[in-house]
Amino acid sequence: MSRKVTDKAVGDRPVRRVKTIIIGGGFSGLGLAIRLSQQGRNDYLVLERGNDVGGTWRDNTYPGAACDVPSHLYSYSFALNPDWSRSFSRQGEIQQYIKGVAEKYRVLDKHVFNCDVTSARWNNDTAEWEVESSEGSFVADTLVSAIGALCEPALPDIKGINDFEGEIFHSARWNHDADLTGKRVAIIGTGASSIQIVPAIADKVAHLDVYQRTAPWLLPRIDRPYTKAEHLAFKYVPGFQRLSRAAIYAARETQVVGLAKFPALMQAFELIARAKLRHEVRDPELRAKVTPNFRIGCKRMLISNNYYPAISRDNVDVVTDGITEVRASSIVTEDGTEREIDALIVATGFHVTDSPTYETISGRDGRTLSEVFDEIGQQAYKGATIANFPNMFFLLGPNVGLGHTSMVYMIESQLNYVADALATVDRLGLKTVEVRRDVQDEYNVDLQRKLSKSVWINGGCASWYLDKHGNNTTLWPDFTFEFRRLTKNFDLSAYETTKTSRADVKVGAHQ
Ligand code: N01
Repeated sequence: MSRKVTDKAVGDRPVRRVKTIIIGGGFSGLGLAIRLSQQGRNDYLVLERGNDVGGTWRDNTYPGAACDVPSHLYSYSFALNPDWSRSFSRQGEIQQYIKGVAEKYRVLDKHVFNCDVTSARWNNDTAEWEVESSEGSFVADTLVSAIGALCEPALPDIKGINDFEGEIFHSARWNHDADLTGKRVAIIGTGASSIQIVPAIADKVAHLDVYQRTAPWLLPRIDRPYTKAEHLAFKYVPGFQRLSRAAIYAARETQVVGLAKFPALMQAFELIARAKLRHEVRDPELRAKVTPNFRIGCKRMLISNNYYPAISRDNVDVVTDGITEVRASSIVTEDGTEREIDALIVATGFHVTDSPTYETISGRDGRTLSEVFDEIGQQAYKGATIANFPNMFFLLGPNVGLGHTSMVYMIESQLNYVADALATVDRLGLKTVEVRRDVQDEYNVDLQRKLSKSVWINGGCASWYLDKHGNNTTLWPDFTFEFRRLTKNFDLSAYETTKTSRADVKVGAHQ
């Protein structure tokens, strides 16, 4: 549903004018919409390219899709759900939860759905963001990118893949019309998505080839349905659900010590993972193939109880020879073997550090985000602001990602920061705020110094956490409560500002 705000003319074109535009209606964009509504800042719109809220949870409908963070933690702190059916919820239940929250907080009519943003350009003269989209033009004082890191599927650049004649689709764009029953299927990739898909389809297909480039580490998935007594307790015993949430949070946060500070400690997890591998993969040849060759945690640690049993089935093969070519109905590997298939699932992840959306946003000097990142790497200040992009905020921007706990916790930290920033701008009558480049640089030097000790840098793997400069520009390198502390209030002294006044006086950095 779209909502028309004030019409205004830029050139001959009618545009919708609004104070704040949020791009993306996933967990983060929806969270900000709710926060702004609660603050009475109702002059905003969420531009969402899909037909519903939910973002990655709306898009990833592949068989077996489920969260690997317990739901009592992987939910908004202001909208706890006592009815989660099990410890690790499945995609459908999470999507229902997100929709339910959007309805409860009455923000759906602030969303413009099926609205694909094609460009966002800062206009220095008017000090406004000019946004073009499939649903028309918009102008706003403030732009918030809530696009998220896992939204643009990355397709592998393999010779002949575009000429494949059978069913072919990415894990995040699952084709539910394609019936895989009794078919010869191949899946490329063995990341978090693939290890959920493989067990979900292995017993339906005639044959499944799993193309593995790097063997992942797997830990047990301690998942079970909640009992009736637990549901009653979550609902009626004061504090019980908050306590469970706090216990999950604390347990997960201990992993930071090994992941970010003392990677040698991760060997304890490796012992568990190796024991699991020995127990669940009885065939020594297969076990050798799927034994990882890097320190656990360097790539996201995966949890599954049914992946190893699935790849041990007679109708499943793990192929470790590199793919040289995809033909009309087959895949050819480096050793010259050609394997016939009817369908190909591409579970090769997302454009994270090189998102195509970066090409559509241009800042004060006209350069796009991708041009700026090309030069300095994907970096921001507190994951929220970037020099050269005035009045623009990011949710889930650079270096706020996590592998060990709930992203919703990080999102809510960012909501505190951005909401306080917008309130500060209004209170002081500021026309523009732009993070100081020296502050941003210093922040990133400190981040990279911390990250240099982490398993993500020292664990001996290549991962999507690293950008093309070899820097980890995706993960937060400390306890998440440290990030919460850092983002509690908007720190105006880190910003260049101009004031709204007839003279438009530049007031410079506030101390
Ligand atoms: O993607 P990935 P994903 N030829 O990038 C391989 C989140 N998530 O969609 O390891 C051959 O992890 C690649 O190989 P390698 C979570 O944050 C969360 O699985 O690069 N192979 C890898 O095996 C996760 O981290 C949940 O050598 C190629 C795979 O494809 C993120 O989403 C569930 C290749 C890609 O793995 C992404 O997960 C699912 C090529 N050209 C996902 N290119 C939760 O439960 C790539 N690969 C919350």
